[in-house]
Amino acid sequence: MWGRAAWRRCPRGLRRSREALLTLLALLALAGLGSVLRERRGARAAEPGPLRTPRLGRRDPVLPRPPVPGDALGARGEAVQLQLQDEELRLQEESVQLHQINIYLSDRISLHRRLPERWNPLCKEKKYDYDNLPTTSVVIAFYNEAWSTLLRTVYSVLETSPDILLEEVILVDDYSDREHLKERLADELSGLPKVRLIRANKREGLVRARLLGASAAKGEVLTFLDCHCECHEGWLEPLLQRIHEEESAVVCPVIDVIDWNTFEYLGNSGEPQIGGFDWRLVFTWHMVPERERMRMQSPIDVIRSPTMAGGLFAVSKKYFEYLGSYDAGMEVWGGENLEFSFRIWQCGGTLETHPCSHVGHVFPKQAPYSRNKALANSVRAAEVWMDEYKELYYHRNPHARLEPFGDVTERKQLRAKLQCKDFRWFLENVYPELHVPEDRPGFFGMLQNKGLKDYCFDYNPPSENQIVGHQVLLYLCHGMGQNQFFEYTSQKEIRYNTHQPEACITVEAGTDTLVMHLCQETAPENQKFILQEDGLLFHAQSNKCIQAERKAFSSDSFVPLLRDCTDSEHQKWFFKEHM
Ligand code: LR7
Ligand code: MN
Repeated sequence: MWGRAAWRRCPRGLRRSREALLTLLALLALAGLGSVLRERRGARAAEPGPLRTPRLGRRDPVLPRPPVPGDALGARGEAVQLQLQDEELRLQEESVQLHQINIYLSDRISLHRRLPERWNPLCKEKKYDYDNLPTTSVVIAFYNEAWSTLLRTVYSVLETSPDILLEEVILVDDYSDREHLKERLADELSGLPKVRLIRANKREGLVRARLLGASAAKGEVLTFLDCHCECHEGWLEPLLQRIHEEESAVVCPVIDVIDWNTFEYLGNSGEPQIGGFDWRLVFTWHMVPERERMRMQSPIDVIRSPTMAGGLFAVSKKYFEYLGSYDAGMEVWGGENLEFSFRIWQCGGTLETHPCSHVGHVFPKQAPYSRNKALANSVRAAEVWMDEYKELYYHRNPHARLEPFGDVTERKQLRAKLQCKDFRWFLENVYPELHVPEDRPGFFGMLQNKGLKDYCFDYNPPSENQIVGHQVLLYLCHGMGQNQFFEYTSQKEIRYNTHQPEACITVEAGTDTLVMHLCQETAPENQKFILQEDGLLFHAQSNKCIQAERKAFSSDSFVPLLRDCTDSEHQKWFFKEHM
């Protein structure tokens, strides 16, 4: 196989084979570069396979979009709220219960609806090299998906994808047990052009289900989608154009939100967000950093992203195989997105979001099926790709260390074979915005009180989007890391760095409580605490110590508060890694 460098240096056509390279060298010797390039195009046109299919006037979508009356429910992606009573209301609630999506409403919205324009107006001006773009197989794995969200995904692909570019749509049924997904689905799909249905004969999980689809795919590019998506006009061309330019680019569309309850298509034409992660290995969204904005030549240039959400992306089939496709040891859901992201970057590819490609995704109210395999999947990713940095993950999830994760020998061999870079390189070059904790021995973990023996610092923000602004409390120590994990840094901060963005314990002037605020580049005085040898946590700015106290008017809640320093055991604290 080709080395990493080969992917970066060779122009696309040359990767096809060594033979092609030799031919090119010979031709170079004979003629000037211009004629070589003409020659190459000619040679390409004569190649067997999909590239040779005549591609004239087939830029229209595979299926025309049937007219939908403007007053039909949600016909333009606007929010819908049905006024229901009694039995109907009960049915709606039942559908939410079952799918965690308002399927009662979805069933009443056209499968062919149009979407509001949510792309940058500049995208409309973009011209594509249709005759030379690679073809794609769209692969959609599904497990127990509702009828209307699944079918809307399929129609939306067929009604927005140029015929010339879409090889096929491969649906992979991951051993669903719902009646509507059996013969009825097969019948419905058999009436649609270019659509194939593959069935797993046991529950494979999304990784192996996608791999089943990928191995059957005939297109040059694999485009993965979740089974509850709607494609925005012009979504496909930018992905394929980019891979045509650079075969080692893995390209994601911008993911617009479809509301699980109203089916409103949200999203905006402004700057998309990029993917990151926190040290629990939870995927996070971020603003585009300034350094990346500097690199981009225009607002509709691709945006490099450290990680991807996981469900929606396009990749050259050959490059996907070269990279080792997916880790087939991953079950059900979770972890594969970060694993693949690390692998792409560390092994010489790039991961990008194209601002002109928009696809909507229904984010369910909550997970509709058990995701308890996610932990083992994340551990596999950490074990193979993160080197010594995996310890930072384990510190914040002590139970992950105990999770059986199977055998990763082959994945490590793959990493060696492809001569992939290490995780430090990834952090320094691809994701320099991520703060790397110091985790000095004895200065991270639970922050436990000596007087109130079983009580630890505990911070439980109401949601992942509202990390800062809330008070730090004390709860029974649980030893599970997460919301009881704190790190005492050499800058004397007490950092809550399981999440992104990172928060630091702060004393607001004139108050005696501890509140979380964003950490700063250099720690300000109100975020500095001196952890003394004797266990006192001294806040120099206010000249006070942190004391564990019963909360006013409460018999069994406790809080850390600032008090005059004494030698009470309730003012002594220590870090502990495990229970
Ligand atoms: O056992 C399973 N078998 C399957 O075939 C479990 C799931 N699936 C299918 C499922 O029907 C769906 O089509 O796999 C697809 C993804 O499952 P979802 O929709 O339940 O996942 P999600 O949207 O909640 O989660 C995101 O993270 C996952 C991590 O494993 C996957 O990478 C999902 O594809 C991914 N979704 C997206 O990236 C869409 C945007 C979400 C965000 C942020
Ligand atoms: Mn999904």
